[in-house]
Amino acid sequence: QGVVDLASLDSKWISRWKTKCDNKFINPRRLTNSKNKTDKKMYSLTMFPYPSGMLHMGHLRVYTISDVLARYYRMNGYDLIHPMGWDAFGLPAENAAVERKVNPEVWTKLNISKMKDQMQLMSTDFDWSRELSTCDPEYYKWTQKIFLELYKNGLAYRKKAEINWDPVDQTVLANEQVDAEGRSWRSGAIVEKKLLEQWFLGITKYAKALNKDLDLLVDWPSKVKTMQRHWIGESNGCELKFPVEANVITTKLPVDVLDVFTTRVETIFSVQYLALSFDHPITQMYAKTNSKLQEFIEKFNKEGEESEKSKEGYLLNDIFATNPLDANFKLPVFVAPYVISSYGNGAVMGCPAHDTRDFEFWLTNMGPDSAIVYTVEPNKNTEAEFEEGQPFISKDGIMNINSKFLNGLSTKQAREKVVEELKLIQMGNHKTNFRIRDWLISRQRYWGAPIPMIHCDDCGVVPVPDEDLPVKLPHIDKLLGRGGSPLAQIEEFVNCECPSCHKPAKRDTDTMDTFMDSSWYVFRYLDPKNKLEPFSKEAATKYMPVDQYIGGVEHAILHLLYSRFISKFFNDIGWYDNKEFNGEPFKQLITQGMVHGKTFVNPHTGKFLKPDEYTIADNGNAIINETGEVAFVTYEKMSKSKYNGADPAECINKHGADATRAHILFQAPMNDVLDWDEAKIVGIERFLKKVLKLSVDLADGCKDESTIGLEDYIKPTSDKDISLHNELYEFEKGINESFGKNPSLNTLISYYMKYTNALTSAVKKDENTSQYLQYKFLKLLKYMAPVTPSTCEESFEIFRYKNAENAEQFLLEADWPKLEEPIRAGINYNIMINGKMKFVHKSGEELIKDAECCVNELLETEQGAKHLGGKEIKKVIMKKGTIVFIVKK
Ligand code: ANZ
Ligand code: ZN
Repeated sequence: QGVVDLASLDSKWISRWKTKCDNKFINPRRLTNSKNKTDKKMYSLTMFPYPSGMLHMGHLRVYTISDVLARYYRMNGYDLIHPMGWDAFGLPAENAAVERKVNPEVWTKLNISKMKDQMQLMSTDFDWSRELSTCDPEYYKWTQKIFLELYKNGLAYRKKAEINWDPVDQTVLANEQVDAEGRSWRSGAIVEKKLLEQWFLGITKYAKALNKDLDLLVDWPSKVKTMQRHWIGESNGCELKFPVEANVITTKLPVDVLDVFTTRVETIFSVQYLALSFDHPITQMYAKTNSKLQEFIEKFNKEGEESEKSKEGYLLNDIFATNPLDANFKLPVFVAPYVISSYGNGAVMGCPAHDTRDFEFWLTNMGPDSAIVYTVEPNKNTEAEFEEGQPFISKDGIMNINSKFLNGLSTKQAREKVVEELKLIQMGNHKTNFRIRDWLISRQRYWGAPIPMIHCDDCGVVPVPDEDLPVKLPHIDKLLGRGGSPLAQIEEFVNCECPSCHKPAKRDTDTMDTFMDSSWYVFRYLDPKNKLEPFSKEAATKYMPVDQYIGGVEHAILHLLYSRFISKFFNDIGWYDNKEFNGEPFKQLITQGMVHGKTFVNPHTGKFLKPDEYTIADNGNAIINETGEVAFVTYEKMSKSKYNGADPAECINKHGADATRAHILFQAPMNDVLDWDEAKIVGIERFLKKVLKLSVDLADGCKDESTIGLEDYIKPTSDKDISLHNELYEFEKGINESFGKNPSLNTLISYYMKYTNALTSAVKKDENTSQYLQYKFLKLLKYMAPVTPSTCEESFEIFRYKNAENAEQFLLEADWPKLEEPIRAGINYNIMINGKMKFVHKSGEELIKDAECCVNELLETEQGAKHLGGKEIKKVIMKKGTIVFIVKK
C-alpha cells in the first residue's frame, strides 16, 4: 500500500460513486438523505455562469466554496437545494454568430457541455436534475409570461425615450452599461443620445420598498447594501410649482406651471432662473420651430453623458416664470444640458448664491459680473466659510434679511416653513425622489427572449395570448451583421396576426435585457420541469428565500436589485408567500473575492514578462533571461496582456481536484482577493499525503478483530486517550465553527492540518489504544469529506482494507460527526458524612454544581450506595475539594 498519486484518485472515485448512484449524481450521501427525509431545508445557490466555454479561476473559487458548503449540509441531513444552470442569452454568442458564422444556439450548447465536464473535473456535486438554461424555450416561455404579468399590473410600459446609443455596436445600452466618462462598457465608444420607443419595467414603483427592506438583510455585506442604497438614491425634498407664461399671450404653452424638485426649498428667494431638460415639453415645443435651439440640443446629444457637466445654457426668450411665493420675481427660463430629463421633473430652480453648479451656470450665461442674491448666511456656531462673491453652499445656516418671512430662522426650520406656506396655496409639498430610473429592457439583439407583444394598426399594442407562448426565436444560420434589431430583418418572424382583430400585424422585434432572464431563475430551480406555470406556489413558498447566495461582488447592484424587484413582485401578486421577509429573495449573501494572478514585471521598463522571458531560480526568484536581473512580482487581475492567467483545468490535471480545492480555500478568506500561486500547492499535497499515510499506518497497526464502521462511537478510557480527545476537541470545535453562520473556509483547512499533525504524532508515540486512534482518524476523514472527497474515500478504502466488513459502504455516506465535549481530568473529593471522612470520590468539576446531581452520582458508586443508600439527606454542603454531608438518620 504505497502512497498514491493524488491526481489519479478523482476519476477512480467519481466513477465508483456514480455507479453506486445509478449514474445520476456523484455523491452517495444523497442516497442516505433520500431515505431519511427531513424538513430542515437549505437553499444554497451560486450565481449561475454565462456559458463562455471555459471555467476560469473565479469559477473554480466560487464553485469550490459552494460545493464544500453543500456537501457539509448534505452530511447534516438537510433537505438541500444546490442547483446549477446557465445564463445563456447575451452578446458573446451573438458576436460569435456574426464573426464566425455559427449558430448561437449550437455555440451555446457546445459551451455548456464543455463547462459541465469541467465542473465534474472539480468534483462538484450540483443537482443536475434541476439544470436550466435561460435560452431554452421552456425557460424563456416563462420569462415572457412574467413580462406579460408585469404589463398586466402596469409595471411594463412603452415610452419614447432618450436612450444611450452605441454608434459602434449599433445598439441601445442601459444606463449602467455606460461608464462615468460616457463610454460604452463594451465598445468603448462615446455613447450618443437617441429617441426610440422602448419597453420599460416600473422598478421605480418599488424604489421605496427596495430601499427600506435593505434593513431586513442583516446577513448581507454592508458594502453591498450601501451600493444598493446609493443606486436607489432616495432623496427627501420638496416639489413646487413655478407659473410659466409666454411674453406673447397668443402663444399656447404645453404647460402653465413648471414642476421643480429641490432639496433646498428654503433658498426659494434666491432663485434667479429656471432650467429645463432637452425633452421637457416646453423645450420640445420650441425645438420644433427654433433651429438654433435644435442645433444646441444636437451638439450636446452627441456628447452623451459628458454634456451633463456643461455650464452652457440656451435662454428661451419668449417665456418667463414667476416665483410662487412672490409674484414680483420674474425669472428667465433656460434649456440646460445639466438638467437630467429622467430625474425629478426635468426642471430645476437655479440658485446661484447657494449652489456651485448654479453659480457657474449663471456667470457663464449672464456675464461674470452678474449679481447673486444671498438668502442664507453662516450660522455663528458653525465655522462654515463664507466668501463674498462666491456661493455659500452650507446646508446648515441662518436665513438673512433677503428671505422675508423666513428671516432669522435656521435653514432647517425655514425648509419646513416654506413647505407649509406652499401647501396653503397648493403650490408645493414634501416629495421623495429616487435616483433609480425605470428599467429599460428592450435590446436590439437576436440572442435573447423576444418581447411577447404585437403591434396592430387598429388595436395598438396587443399582448401575445398565453397559449401562444413561447414566442420562439426563429432559427438562423448566420446573422446579417449589426444595425437595429436582427429580428426585424426576418419577415416570417415579424409578420403575424393580431390576436384581437385578426388582421395582419407585426411582432415586437426587440429582445429582453438578459438581466430579465436572471431576475427569476432562483424560482425556476425549485420547479424546473413545470409545464403549466413558471413554478408552483407550494415549492416557492417552501424553499424561498435562498438561504445562502454566493457570487461575485460585481453583481452587487444590478442583478441583485432586479432579482429583489421581481421577487417582491411575485410576492405581491401572490405567486408565492414570503410575508415575513417581504418578498426578499436572498437571506444571506456571500461575496467571494477576485482571484489575482502572479505577474512578473521588468523593474526598469515596467513591461509585463511572458513566461519564456524569465526563469525561476532555486531560491524562488524570477530571473529575467535577457539581463539576468530579478523580476519584480505582483498579483493582478488576470488578463491576457499581463500573461498572468491560470487555467483551473490544468491545475486539476496536475494536482487533482482535492488538492486544488483545498489550496484555493486555504490561500485567502473567501471575501478577500486571492493571490493565486500554484507553487504553494505543495503544502496542501504534503498534508493530503500525510492523511493517506495515516490510513496505511492505522490499518497495519490494528488488531484483526477491530471493525470500525461509519456509525461507531468509541469512548476514550485510558488517560492517554482522554488527553488526545481533549487535544483534538479544539480542532473539532474549530472545524464546526468554520462551517457556521459566517463560513470561514481558509481556517477550516488549517484545523484539518492541525488535527492531522496531532494524530500523526500520536501514532508515532504509540501510547494510545489503536481502536481509539482509528476512531478519531475516521472522524477526521468525515470532517474532511466536503473538501477532499476522493482523498478521504481512498483513505477509507485503505483503512478498511483490514477493518471493515461491509466493503460496499462509502465514506461519503457518513453523517457529519458529533462534536464531543472535552473531558476534564478527575478531581479527588473527600466525602464527609456527619462530620466524618468516609471515602474519596473522583469526578469532574461539574460534580459540585448541583446538589441533586451530586448525590445521584455518588449513589451510583459502591461506597456511596453503602453510606448514603436509603437515607434521607437533609443538607449538602459543597466545597471545592471536600463535600460535607449531613445525613439525618
Ligand atoms: C435648488 C437648489 C438650491 C438645489 C441649492 C441644490 C442646492 P438630490 O439630492 O440628488 O436629489 N435637481 C433636481 N432635479 C434635477 C434634474 N432633473 N437634473 C439636475 N439637477 C436636478 O439633488 C436634488 C437637487 O438637484 C435639487 O435641489 C436640484 O437643485 C437638483 F442651494 O434645487 B436643488
Ligand atoms: Zn388588431
